[in-house]
Amino acid sequence: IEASIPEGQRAAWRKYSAQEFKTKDEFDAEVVKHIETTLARSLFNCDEAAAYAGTALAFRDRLIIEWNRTQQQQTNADPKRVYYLSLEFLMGRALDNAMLNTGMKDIASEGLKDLGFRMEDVISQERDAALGNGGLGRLAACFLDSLATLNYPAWGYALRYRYGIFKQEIIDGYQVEIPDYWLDFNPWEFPRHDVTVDVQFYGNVRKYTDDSGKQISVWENGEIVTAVAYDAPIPGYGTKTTNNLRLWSSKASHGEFDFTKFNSGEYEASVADQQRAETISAVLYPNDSLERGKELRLKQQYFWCAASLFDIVRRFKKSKKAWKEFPNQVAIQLNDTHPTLAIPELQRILIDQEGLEWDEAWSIVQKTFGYTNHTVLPEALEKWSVPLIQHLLPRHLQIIYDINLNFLQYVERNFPKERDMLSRVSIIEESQPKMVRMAYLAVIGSHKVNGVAELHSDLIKTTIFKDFVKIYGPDKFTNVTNGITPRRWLHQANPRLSELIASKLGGYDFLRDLTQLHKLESYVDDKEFRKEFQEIKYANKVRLAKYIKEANGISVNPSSLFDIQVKRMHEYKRQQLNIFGVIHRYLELKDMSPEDRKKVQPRVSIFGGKAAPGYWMAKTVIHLINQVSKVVNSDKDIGDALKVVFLEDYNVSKAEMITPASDISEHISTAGTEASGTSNMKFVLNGGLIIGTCDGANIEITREVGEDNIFLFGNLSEDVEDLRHHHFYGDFQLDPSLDRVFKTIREGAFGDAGQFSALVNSIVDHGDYYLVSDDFKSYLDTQKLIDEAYKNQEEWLTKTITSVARMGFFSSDRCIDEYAEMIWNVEPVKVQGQES
Ligand code: GL4
Repeated sequence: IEASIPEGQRAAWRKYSAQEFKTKDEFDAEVVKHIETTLARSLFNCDEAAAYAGTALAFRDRLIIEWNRTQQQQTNADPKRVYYLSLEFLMGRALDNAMLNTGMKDIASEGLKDLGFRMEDVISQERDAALGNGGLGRLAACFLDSLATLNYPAWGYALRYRYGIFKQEIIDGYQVEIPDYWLDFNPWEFPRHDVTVDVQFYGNVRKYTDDSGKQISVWENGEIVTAVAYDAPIPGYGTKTTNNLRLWSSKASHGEFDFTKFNSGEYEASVADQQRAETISAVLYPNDSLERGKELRLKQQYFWCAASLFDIVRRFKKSKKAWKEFPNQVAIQLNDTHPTLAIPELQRILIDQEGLEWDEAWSIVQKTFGYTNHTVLPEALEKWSVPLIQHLLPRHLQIIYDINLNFLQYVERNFPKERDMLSRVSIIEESQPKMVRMAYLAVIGSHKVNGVAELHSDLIKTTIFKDFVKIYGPDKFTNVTNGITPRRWLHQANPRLSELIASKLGGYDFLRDLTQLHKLESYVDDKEFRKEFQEIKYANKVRLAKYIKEANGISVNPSSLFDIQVKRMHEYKRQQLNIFGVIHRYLELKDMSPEDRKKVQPRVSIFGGKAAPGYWMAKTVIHLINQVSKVVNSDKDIGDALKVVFLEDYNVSKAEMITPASDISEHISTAGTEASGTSNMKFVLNGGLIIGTCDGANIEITREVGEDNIFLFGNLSEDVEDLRHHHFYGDFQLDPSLDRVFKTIREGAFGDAGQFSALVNSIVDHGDYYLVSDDFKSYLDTQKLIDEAYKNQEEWLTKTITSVARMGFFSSDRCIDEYAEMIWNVEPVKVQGQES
C-alpha cells in the first residue's frame, strides 16, 4: 500500500516542508543546531572535527531535500533510467564537492569564519570514501558526477564495504597495509532499513512439469542473506538534479542473531551465522587488474547483482508496464565483468519467477545490458570454476549452460565450416576444472560492448573478442574514450586556475561544457594571463613541496622540474622503468664535475601508489624507490639536482593536491597494456605535460594537444609481440645504460642486492615481458629532451597553456553523452527547483 497523506491534511506538510538554507545566517543556524543536538556538543567543546561534522550534516540535509525532489519528479516523468553497476566507486571526499556543486561554498566559508573555523581545515577533516582500487573505480565516480550534472535519471549500485581500500604506510621502505575502517562517522549515507532484499545462496534446483505441460525450475533450500540499502546523494553541478548511489550492506536474514539458537544455548553458533552474513560486504578486494577467483568475491558479486536487479525490477513493476517495455525503461551498464551474473539473474527472474518464455526473456536481457571492457591483461579476465558456481548458484549454472547451448547452436548454424571456433567462443572453457569465461557471457548477454580508448577498443576487436566480431558483426563493438569530471579535477583541485579561466571566458560555463576551453588559445600570448598561469603552477608546487616536507621530511625546491608518477603499482605501468631512469640520472650526476652538475636541470622525481598486498614484484619496486630515495637525497654531491620522493597512501584527496603540481607526469605503460588511463587527462588539464608511450588515451591526448606538446617515446603496440619473441629466444642486447644501472643495484648501492634480484632478473633472464629494456634508451633520450625544453620556460608555458585549451574533449560529460546516445538511448529529465 502506498503511504500518502490525504489532500485535506497536506497543507501543514506544505507549510513546514524542509527548506534548503540560502543565506550565511541560515547555514550557521543549521551548523550550530547539528553541533548542539545531533552531535551533542557545544561552543565549549567544538573542535575542527565537530565543525566538519556540523557542516557536513548541514549540507547533507540540503542534498537530501534535492534528492527527494529529484526522485519524486523522476518518478512522475517515468523516463528510461540508467543503472550503473560497479563494484567500485572511488568517491573521495564529499563535502567540498557538495559545496561546489550546489554553489554554496562561498556562503559556507563566510559562515564558518563567523563560527571560528577556516574552510581548508574543515574540509581536510573528512576521510576519503575509498570504495575502489584505481582508475576503474574513479571513472565510475566521475560518471556519477556527469550523469547528475547532465540531468540523466541514473542510479549507481555497489556494495557498502565496511573496509575500503587499505591505508598504505611505508615502514623502513616497505609497504605495510592498515585496514581502512571508514564508517565511524559517515554523514553522507542514509540507511534505508525498510529497503531490503533477501538473497539466496547454495541449495538445489527442483524441476517439475506443471498442469499446462510447462517445465518449471524452483531454486530452493538455500541460505538467505539480507541486503540492506544505504543511499548516498549525488549532486549535479549547477542543476537541481541529485541522483542516487545505492550501496548494499549484508546482514543475517533473521536480524541480529538467531533467537532459537540463542535460547537453546548455542550462543556462538547464532553469532557466527550473523558474522558470516556480514562478511559478504565486509571488504573491498584490493587487486587492480587482477582476479583471484576467491569464493567470497563471487558471493559479493552475486549478492550485489541480485539485490540491485530485484530493486530495479521492483521499480519497473510499479509502472505496471508489459515486460517487453523493460528495455525501454531500463538500461544497465556493466562496469567490467564483475557484475556479469546480472545477466543470468535477470534471465532467471523473467523465466522462473515471471513466467516468460526463454526467447522472449533473452531478447529483453540482451537489449537491457551494455558491457564496458577495461583491460586486455589476461590475468584480469575473470573466470569462475564450474564446480564453484554449481555449489553457490546451481540455478544460474543451468541458465549459463542454456545460454551457451543456444549461442553455440547459433554459431554452428552460421559458421558451419569453422568447427574449431566453437570451443574458442564457448562460455565454458574445457579445462580441469571447467571454467566460466565471464567476459564472453557479458558479450553474449549485452547489445553493445565498448572499450575505453580508441586503441583499446581496436585491440579488443582483434584479440580477446576477435571471434565475436565475426559472429555478431562489428557494430556490436564500439569505443567510448574515458573522461574526467572537470568539477573535481579542475574547479575543486585547482580553484585558482579555475578562477583564472572563468575570468577570461566570462564565467564558469566551461565547467559544464569543457570544449569552451579552446577560447583560452587566444590568451596564449597575453602577458598578464601567462604570468598568472605560471604563478598558479608555482603556488601549486609550493603547496606540494610543503606537504612533502611535512610527510617525508624531504626539502624540495619548488623551482625544480616536478616529475610525477602516481597510480597503482603494477609491472605493466612500469614504475620500474622510471626508477631505473632515476638511478641512471643519479649515476650521470655522480660522473660530473661539481661545475657541470650546477648546469643540469634540477628535478624532483615523485612516486606514489599502492601495491596489491599479494603482489610481491610491485612491492619490490616500492622498496627500490624508497631505497634510491634514501641514498640520493642524502648524497651531499647531489643537492637539489635530484630528489626522489615516495608519497605514502596515494588516494583521491591526495591526488587533488598532487595533480596540479606537476611539470611532467609519467604514463609509460608497455604499449597496448593500459586500456586508457585517466590521470593523464587530469595532469594535462592542470597545466602539466606528459611523458608517455603510444598507449591508451595518450594517443588521443596527442591528437588533441598536438605532437609538439607531448613527449612520446617507446615501441608501438603492433611491435610488442615480436619484441617479446626476440627476448624469448635470447636474441637481444641489454642497453649499456640499463646494464650499468643493474650493476649498481647488484653491487648493493641501494641496500641488500638480493632484495632486488628477482626484479632485475625478470628483465635480464626471464623474457622482459614488459619490454623495459627495449624502451629504456628511448625513455632516457626523451627525458633529456624534457630537461632541455624545460630550460626555455616561455616555450614550456606556451605548451602547457595550449594543452589546457585543447583538453575539452576529455570531460566525462562528453563520455556520458556518448553512452546515453549510442548505448543507453536515454534522455535527460529536467528537475524543477520548487515543488509543483
Ligand atoms: C582500468 C584500466 O587499467 C585503465 O587504463 C582505465 O583508465 C580504467 C578505466 O577505464 O580501467 N582497468 C582496470 S581493470 N583497472 C583500471 O583502472
